[in-house]
Amino acid sequence: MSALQMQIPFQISRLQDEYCICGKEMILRWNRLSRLQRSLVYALFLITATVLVLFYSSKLNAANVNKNSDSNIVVEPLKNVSLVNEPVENVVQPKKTVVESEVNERPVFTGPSNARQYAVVESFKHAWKAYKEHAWGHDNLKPLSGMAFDWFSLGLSIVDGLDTAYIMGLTEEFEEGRQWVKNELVFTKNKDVNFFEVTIRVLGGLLTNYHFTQDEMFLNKAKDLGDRLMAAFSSPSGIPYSDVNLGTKTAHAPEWSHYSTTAEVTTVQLEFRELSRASNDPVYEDAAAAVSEKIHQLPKKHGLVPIFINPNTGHFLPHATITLGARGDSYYEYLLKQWIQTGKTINYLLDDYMTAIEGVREFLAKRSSPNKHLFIGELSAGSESFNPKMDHLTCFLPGTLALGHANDLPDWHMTMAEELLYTCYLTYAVHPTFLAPEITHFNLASATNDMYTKTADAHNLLRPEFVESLWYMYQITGNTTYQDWGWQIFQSLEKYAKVPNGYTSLANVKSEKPLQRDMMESFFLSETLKYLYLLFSDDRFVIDLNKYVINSEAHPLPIHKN
Ligand code: DMJ
Repeated sequence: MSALQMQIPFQISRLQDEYCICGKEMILRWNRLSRLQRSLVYALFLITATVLVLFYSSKLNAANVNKNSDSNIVVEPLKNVSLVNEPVENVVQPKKTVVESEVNERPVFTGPSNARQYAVVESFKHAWKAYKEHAWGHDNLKPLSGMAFDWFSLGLSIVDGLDTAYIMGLTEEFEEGRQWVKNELVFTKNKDVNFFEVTIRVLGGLLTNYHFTQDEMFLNKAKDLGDRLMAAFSSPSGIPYSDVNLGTKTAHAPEWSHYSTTAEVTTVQLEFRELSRASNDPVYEDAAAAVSEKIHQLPKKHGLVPIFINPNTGHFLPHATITLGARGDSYYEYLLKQWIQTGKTINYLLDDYMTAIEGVREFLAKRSSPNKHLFIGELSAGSESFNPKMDHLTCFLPGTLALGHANDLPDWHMTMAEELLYTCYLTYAVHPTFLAPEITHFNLASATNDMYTKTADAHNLLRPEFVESLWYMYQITGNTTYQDWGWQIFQSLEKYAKVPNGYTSLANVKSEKPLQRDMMESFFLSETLKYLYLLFSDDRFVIDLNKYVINSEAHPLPIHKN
């Protein structure tokens, strides 16, 4: 054993002795302390321990909070505020943050979940079955005579109504429609069609069905149609001609005029952009976006546009009517929606929209007498004098204004939306049928009625604009009164428009026994029933406005990042 090895046990025992002595010494010292001194030591120990415990538990919580904010945002449920006993302007406006997202996951549609939704699905099935029996493959059904009606000969009711069937979970109807599109829908006929109508109804419908199902067949049809529709942009100015011959791929102005309609040439951009994004070919988007850019450059009346534009010169028809109704409406709608579709990255679209809505407030929004209901009138052709008439078509505006507000546009846009929506509601409520006419006239000075309907304007084509706006307002505010208003309208449609073979347009909403018009437009399947179904959903975000922009024919398209 070395000297060093011999030293180790000795050193250990010395250390032990020292610790022992030290421990004994400490106990002796502790015993010598007074009771007060010992209490102080105890207190100090307790305080130190508490501080340490608190410090470590707060660190643990912070770590958990960070983890939650990454993946699991808890959204407070929104309060349901009823409008029934309150003035419309007092409704609380809960704001939902708008998330810009490239949509990868697609919505799952699980079918109706309550009695009102089941009722709307039954209506769709009734209309579809009658169309299938009497007009399958033709554009529209004439539900009284049981005949078919062709406008473009593109099976409009199938292509337009197909995504409604999909959203309602009607697999059988969807599949038979899909088979027709796959096997029968061709664009080779030597026939003129309206560029805008075919874009919003057929191209829009095909793109939505492609997005929902990822079935390449829909995209291939959309590309074929898009290539043919491109002929419309062949004018000297690039402003589209109104008519396209899909078979010959040629385009021209309508027979009755050199002009195109402003709302028509500015309501194709969502669809052409989505076609480019889905097919990875920028050619469609470029042509359509150039139209918006060109119109952005033109002089306007505080953002408001005349309803006709010349595709040869690229200029508006001077002193044409200014309206948010027929031929003007969706110019304003697509400014906002294009801005949203492109992830809010194209500033001039927002600028033009904001200026236009200010122009609407300044020149077109007036109050009726005696009850001061807000309505949107027109500036007449030629004189530009104010005409207190409002098309049913204008009732799209409350929904668009609410959509803008949900995307952080000013509060007065929402106030205008609520007031205007109420006026639209009244255009239904004042008639014995509880259905609105095509056009309503307002009194600016009257002691009796705020609004009246001329017999020539008293027809109802089963249009969607009012229930469309109800759906936007319901999704954005959560206020179930909008559902109740929609239910009233739905019941009126059931009572007056439902016939053994589908649903029919009406000749006069002022009569308790209205004459029927023998036409079921494809937008009844595409828009009116779709919006009613979505409006009655318990989950108001089934089609989430943070992820989808809805085209002018109610076909949802995904929002992109740019
Ligand atoms: C639909 O075809 C579209 O909504 C279009 O933009 C305007 N009119 C009809 C429905 O009323």
